[in-house]
Amino acid sequence: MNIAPTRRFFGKSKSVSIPAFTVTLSLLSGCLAEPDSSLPQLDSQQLITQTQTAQAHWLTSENLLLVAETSLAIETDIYLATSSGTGNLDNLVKLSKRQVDDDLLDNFPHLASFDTLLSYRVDLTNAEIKEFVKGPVYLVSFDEQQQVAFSTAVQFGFLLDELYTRAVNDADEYQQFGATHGIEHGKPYVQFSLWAPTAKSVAVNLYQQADSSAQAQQLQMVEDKNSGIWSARLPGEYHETYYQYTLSTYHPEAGKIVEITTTDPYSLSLSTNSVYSQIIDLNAAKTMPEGWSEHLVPEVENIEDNVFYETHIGDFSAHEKNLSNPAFSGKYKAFTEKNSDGIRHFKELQKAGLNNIHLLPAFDIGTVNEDPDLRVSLADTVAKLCQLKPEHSWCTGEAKLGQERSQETLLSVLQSFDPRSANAQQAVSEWRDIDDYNWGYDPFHYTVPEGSYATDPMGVTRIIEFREMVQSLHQLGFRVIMDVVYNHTHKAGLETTSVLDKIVPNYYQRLNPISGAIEQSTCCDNTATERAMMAKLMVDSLVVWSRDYKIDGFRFDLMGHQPKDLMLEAREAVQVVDPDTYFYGEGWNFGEVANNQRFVQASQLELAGTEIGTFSDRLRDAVRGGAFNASGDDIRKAQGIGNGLGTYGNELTTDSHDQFNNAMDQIRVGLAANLATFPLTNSAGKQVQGKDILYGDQPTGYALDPADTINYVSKHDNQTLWDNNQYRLPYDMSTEDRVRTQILSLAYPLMAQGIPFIHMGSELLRSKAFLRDSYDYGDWFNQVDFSMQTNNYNVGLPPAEKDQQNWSLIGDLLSRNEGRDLVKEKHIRWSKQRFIEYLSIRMSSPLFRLTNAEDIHQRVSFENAGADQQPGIIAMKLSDSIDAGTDLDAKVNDILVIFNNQAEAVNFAYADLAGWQLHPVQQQSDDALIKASRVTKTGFDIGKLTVAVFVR
Ligand SMILES: [Ca+2]
Ligand SMILES: [Ca+2]
Ligand SMILES: [Ca+2]
Ligand SMILES: [Ca+2]
Repeated sequence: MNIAPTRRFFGKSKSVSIPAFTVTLSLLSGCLAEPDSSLPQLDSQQLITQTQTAQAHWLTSENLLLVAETSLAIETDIYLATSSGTGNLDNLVKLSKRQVDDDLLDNFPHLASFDTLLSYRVDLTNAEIKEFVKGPVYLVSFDEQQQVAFSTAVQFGFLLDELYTRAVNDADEYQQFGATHGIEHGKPYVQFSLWAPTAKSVAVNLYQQADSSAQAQQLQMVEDKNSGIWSARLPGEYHETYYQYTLSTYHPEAGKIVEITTTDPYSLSLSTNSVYSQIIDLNAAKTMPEGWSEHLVPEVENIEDNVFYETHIGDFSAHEKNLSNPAFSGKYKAFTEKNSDGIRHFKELQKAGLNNIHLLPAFDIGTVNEDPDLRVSLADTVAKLCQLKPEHSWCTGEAKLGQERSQETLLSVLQSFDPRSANAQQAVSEWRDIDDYNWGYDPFHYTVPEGSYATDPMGVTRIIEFREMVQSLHQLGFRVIMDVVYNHTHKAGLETTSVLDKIVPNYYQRLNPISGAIEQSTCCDNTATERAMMAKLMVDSLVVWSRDYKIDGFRFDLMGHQPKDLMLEAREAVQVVDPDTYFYGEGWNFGEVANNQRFVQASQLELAGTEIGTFSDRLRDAVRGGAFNASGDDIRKAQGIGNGLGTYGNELTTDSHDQFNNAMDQIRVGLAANLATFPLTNSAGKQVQGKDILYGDQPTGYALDPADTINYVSKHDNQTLWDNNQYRLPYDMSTEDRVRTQILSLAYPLMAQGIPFIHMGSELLRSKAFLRDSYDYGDWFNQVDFSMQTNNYNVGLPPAEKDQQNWSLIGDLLSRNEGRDLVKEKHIRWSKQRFIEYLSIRMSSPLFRLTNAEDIHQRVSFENAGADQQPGIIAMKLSDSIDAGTDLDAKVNDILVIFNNQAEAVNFAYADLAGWQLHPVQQQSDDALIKASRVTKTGFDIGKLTVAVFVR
């Protein structure tokens, strides 16, 4: 989803026309001075449109830094060009050069490494600065002919932090942003508060109906110059009234002062498609389902007892056959069903120990039209598609389909296509911008439930139905986790779904230090969570989800793009509301924040020891085979331990002895919670620690506590585990063995120390027909069938935009596997049963869920490690014997988990054989191979592709 960066500090010529305006400049330096007739005239429009960079950084009231990648010499005087209030550059403030201050650079490390670093002193009062930043701010110098010799726009986001958040009681302490209810002298009122320090005026518009023809009542707001907060008080009772703000503000994308109407970034309720914010009291009874306030929330004793199950709200019920009401399909309401296939599946998993449902984004998103009349679902007809999207290839030109099959549903047409063809992907790709599907990593309003998942997107219904979903999941015995995305916004600038960047332009987004373009390393317009008010927005939003929606934990998208300090502060704030909240997320280290260049990141290595979890790619790649960016044969060559590396090669794989040994060691570290300090004998026979096993040029072990690590082999990103394995397994592998590899791979996170994370449907062999990235490819490719009739494999070639380079490999697989990759209900049931067994085993003993590093050092060890390993066997021992310390599990003294990654039965040679027996759960198994696992005179017999657990 990479998008070319947009330029920021000068007009997009297509949308802006600015009258030429030439002024005589007055010179200011600290105080108003006489206009200096020796200075040139500055043409505002010309300067703004011609300036190509924003490489000046006004960091504190006194300090401005000019940076450049190459040498930049400015010999003449340099001026801040600002506006006296007209929006034109009619003031010049001369700056004086100064020594670069190292302390300042310590606070802004991303600026320290530039080749050119020129430091200037600004001599203005804070009151003057606050006025200046309400207009354009540029840095200019002139040549001898009085022509502009150099100009650059000035970035001043951090300066706003200094001006408005550093006092003990200013903007970042404020607790009443948005529309809040209050009572004064016995009389009710609604207060509106918006932080908009660069705005010249702000008004709130009130509407009785969310309708474009509605007349607005307008209320002017007043700025508190100390905090930059604009507020207005509306006497009387107002509930569910809609509102918007209108700001008059200089917007760099317009290059002039413009009137902007927007929703409230602190919205708690919205109209359909978020056109209007809505006044709401989340404590009012009519926003709550029955029993909401007093319902019980399931608890876990230790963080390490959590098991997460990753669920997309739409995927959960889009294909459900047993809904009490078809209108609940794909909605929050589907989680309140009593007897649907999905709910019965959830109940079975809960009984086995699953305790958390993790929801993909459920806050208001910008990509799905909330008006059902303006979008298509698979249940809609071809006629509706052709009405909404006449240019769709089913509807245009020679296409007869649109006419002949106009009354058929999209689903039935897709089902009629040859699954080896490219027809389905083409149709889905063409309607994806108007369908009812997106993962939702496109935040529009951070603190309101998404409207398209509600049966009515207008106003309060989405709040009630979201709460019903949470309440039902709690009653089923689950905690509820939300996937949150504070690292970027759906859009910025003057786009429809931009909010923050309309209100304080360039403050909430993270800008490139030279070009001033919004950084987009996350996919979209990155936010600057290192700034006080963006950080506050995130913390305030999390508190609402925790307090008012009873959310039990949060998964942070691209958490590494946020400061570690902020994550700790946010967790502290949420734990005041809910002490056992757990935070975890993506701790990847990349982009404009990489290697702590702007702040210490909330990344994998930096979070060690915090008990904020990061997804571990170490165990994942060792099991799956990595190469997630590869295509074609390069995917097939990249086997992992879970699909044949070093044990059963395919026709493309070659000798991989070293890679195999390293992957086996990575898995052992992964099973030991990925601890940096975990002692083990590596496959070269050396005594090392987890951090010494390499993952590329990084340490494998990076955690210091088991709660630092999330273990997984599949999630929404990349191919499903099933598809990943089919890419890599030998053609002649039987269907049964293919199913065994799936469950063997899933057993790794389930048997590991640290916290397991399961992608919904991976226990049901879920396929997306090899689609690498299904974020916007609808219910056709994202189908999960809890009735277990299909795993959604072979439903057509995956979308060309994502996978065309893999089509020929997929064609080869589908031919040469000769149907061995096609599963039936009995295979899906088998897989589900095994999953339930491994999950039950994990939850049967605290030895699988150790809570600290010392216990893991003490109790977890690996047999069959070192230089002379019996091939393909990982044998993990968990000890509860006297020398391990406290007796954690009264039922057992030792547990031995033996993973046989080979496609043949083995006898694992073992000396200390007294007292072992197969785990009681596996003794009850209906799988003959598992039940045949046994202790022999020389060791343990383990069936092919099987994980056997012994206890004594
Ligand atoms: Ca403050
Ligand atoms: Ca929305
Ligand atoms: Ca879509
Ligand atoms: Ca712990």
